[in-house]
Amino acid sequence: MKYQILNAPAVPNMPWQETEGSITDIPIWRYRENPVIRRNPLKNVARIFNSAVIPYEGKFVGVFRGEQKDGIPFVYFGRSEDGFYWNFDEEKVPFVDGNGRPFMPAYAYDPRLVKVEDSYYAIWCQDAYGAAIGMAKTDDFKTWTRLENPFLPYNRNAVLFPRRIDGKYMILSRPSDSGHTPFGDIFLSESPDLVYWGRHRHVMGRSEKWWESVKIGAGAAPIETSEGWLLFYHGVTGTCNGLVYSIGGAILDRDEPSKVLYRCKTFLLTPEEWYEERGFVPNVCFPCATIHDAETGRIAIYYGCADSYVSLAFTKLDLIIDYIKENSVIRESDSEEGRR
Ligand code: BMA
Repeated sequence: MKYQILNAPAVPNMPWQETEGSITDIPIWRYRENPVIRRNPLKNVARIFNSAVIPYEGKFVGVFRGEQKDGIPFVYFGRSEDGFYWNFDEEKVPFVDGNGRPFMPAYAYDPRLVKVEDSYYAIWCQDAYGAAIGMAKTDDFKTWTRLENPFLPYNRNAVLFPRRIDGKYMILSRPSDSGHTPFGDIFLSESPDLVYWGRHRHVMGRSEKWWESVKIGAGAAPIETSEGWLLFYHGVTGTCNGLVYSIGGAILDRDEPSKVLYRCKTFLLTPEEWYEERGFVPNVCFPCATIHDAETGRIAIYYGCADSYVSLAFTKLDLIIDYIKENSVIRESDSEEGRR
């Protein structure tokens, strides 16, 4: 391999399917049996989408956005032997407070799941007098202890980095409003203890490229590579028929991730298949996780489709990094440290 995935394990059994034919354009291809999670996956859940998975003890686990049949979203836990077929707990993730007492948010959606050192952190959007970020820590996927909310409302799309940088935990987030936010840039914040967050820095904003001209938000946890942090994010455009969510790619500086080194001017994946174009909210591709194998550079992207399904798309490290570099356009607000 030309480039390396750093500080991440080999995952030889990761979900994978080769592309059919040669790659002549954007080097991302969909799993041919998509979507991997279909409607009514659970007794009280009508749809699962925008969900995050990680390798765990030779298998896979994840936190899933389950839209209950009363329309309210919550987080459900799931397990998989192969990363394609998932079994879910019927009950919602039972969040507790620091004393072990039940402490459930009113709703919870768009969860991410990130391993940092020996613990696992779920991060999601919830109500705290408006849309805000919730966080919980678990060591065993049984006890999920809520942490302090990292930010004041309103904020969405928070993603933790998989390791500390210069001793600090790092998180990307998107300050927003409490509705269907018509604006939004990605910011970086750091913390010595996962309680107090500060040194907020602008990372990158919506751009003049039309596919991401309304708002952007962090997607999957950044992948550490020899070229920097590889970030798959979502970019949103406005049309006369509503918003369209595509997947974009950028590479952030390894030591100072508020600096964007490369940012792809084209989307990497945009709604084209029936399960992306048609559903509860049409035209949504919303990445929340990757599984990647440090040995082969294979990357599987898990993304929510049309607020109705979960699908998989594949790429390889060398291909995607070269594509992002070859098509990179950087603005001053991307490359600066981000402090004003
Ligand atoms: C955003 C979030 C996502 C959702 C998207 C499209 O604001 O709520 O969960 O996928 O809208 O509906």
